[in-house]
Amino acid sequence: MFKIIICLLLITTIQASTSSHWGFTTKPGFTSITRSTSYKSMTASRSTTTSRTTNQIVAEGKFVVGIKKGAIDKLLPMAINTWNFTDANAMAWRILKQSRGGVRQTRNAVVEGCTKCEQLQCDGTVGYGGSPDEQGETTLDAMVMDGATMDVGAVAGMRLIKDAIRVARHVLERTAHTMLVGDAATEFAISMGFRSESLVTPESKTMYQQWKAKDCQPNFWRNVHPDPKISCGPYEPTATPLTRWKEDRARTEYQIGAKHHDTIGMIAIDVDHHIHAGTSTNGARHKIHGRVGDSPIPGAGAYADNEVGAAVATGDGDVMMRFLPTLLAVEAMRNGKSPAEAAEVGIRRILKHYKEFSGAVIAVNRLGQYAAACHGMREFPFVVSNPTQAIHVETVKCLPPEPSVEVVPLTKQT
Ligand code: SD4
Repeated sequence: MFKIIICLLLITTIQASTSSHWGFTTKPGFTSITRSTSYKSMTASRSTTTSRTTNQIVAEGKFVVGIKKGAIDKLLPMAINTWNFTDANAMAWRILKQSRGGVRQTRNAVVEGCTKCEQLQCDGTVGYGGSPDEQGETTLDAMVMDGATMDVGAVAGMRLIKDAIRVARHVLERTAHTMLVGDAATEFAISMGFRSESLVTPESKTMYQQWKAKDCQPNFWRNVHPDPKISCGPYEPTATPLTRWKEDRARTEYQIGAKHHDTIGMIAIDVDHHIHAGTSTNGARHKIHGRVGDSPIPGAGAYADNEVGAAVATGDGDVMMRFLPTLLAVEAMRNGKSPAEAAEVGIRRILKHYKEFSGAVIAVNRLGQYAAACHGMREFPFVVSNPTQAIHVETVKCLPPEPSVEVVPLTKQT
């Protein structure tokens, strides 16, 4: 009898300590919020996952995680964005704090946060006057996605209009389309009241002239002549007979990192878990005229779903858009992965095929827990604001370079 009482006491103690430490119960139909220690950016999520169970969260997936209402309040509202674009984050944060709740508030935060970067020409890779293309012109890509309705507005390769993400918002709110491109996007913007003006600046003009003077190096051409590795265009397809065709798959080194920051990708979530995600970029420097990157493509540059969370990406868009890494990240969270694991899913899928790839993915679940993963740089900074930290720059170390696999050619069996 005495032994039985001791056993019962022990079981009760273990249960109590487990629930206070982890605070979760499992149930089909809900997303798990798992704990990760491999990323500095998981600090916030650690503090919530150790809370006691009270509140049910999220939608599809495998588990429900109980988190104190108070703990959630510390994570939402939140605004997070790529790179150390702090002014953009401050703008979004100011808007989010103005009033509690409301779908339009997160939309305003993302659109005006990214607009701030366009106006400041963040690192020369957002907004006018950056990344001149092969004709010396700056063209803009931008997108905004509403995680409640799954509506998207985007513009791609848009010329002569500075306010890319605001125009994208007009596409979302005033049309039934998802994306407008090129000169037609410009015409649409003008019809919506935006001013048309040159996006060329003295700096972008100099950049363009210097590139021309260096025989247009680097550029994005291959399998053309004259040899694009030593000459400017115009180019023609190489006229190699099919039997002697040897495809050149070399990629132009994509400049990204400390001195070549890229796209702003931003996510805003309010206290009612309304989510918007958005991007704005002038793309890749010396891109071929007409090139569009990943940023305006839903699932590539950004994705949001109120049921789960959101993700944004930055990096070599020509490669990234082949894998829809932000959709992959959101779907990974839907299936129970933590934000850290989900961000890594997006990056690793690309690495399977492009070992030199450089880029980053930020993933946030609907509770405001966040993480980032990156490759091809030493580290990747991003900015977060939530009730516990405003305009806080964090840095995540990137995944180590993939070991190059020695390919042993198949030989005839002897
Ligand atoms: C693009 N992804 O157009 C954009 C550029 C950028 O981070 O993010 N770079 O390829």
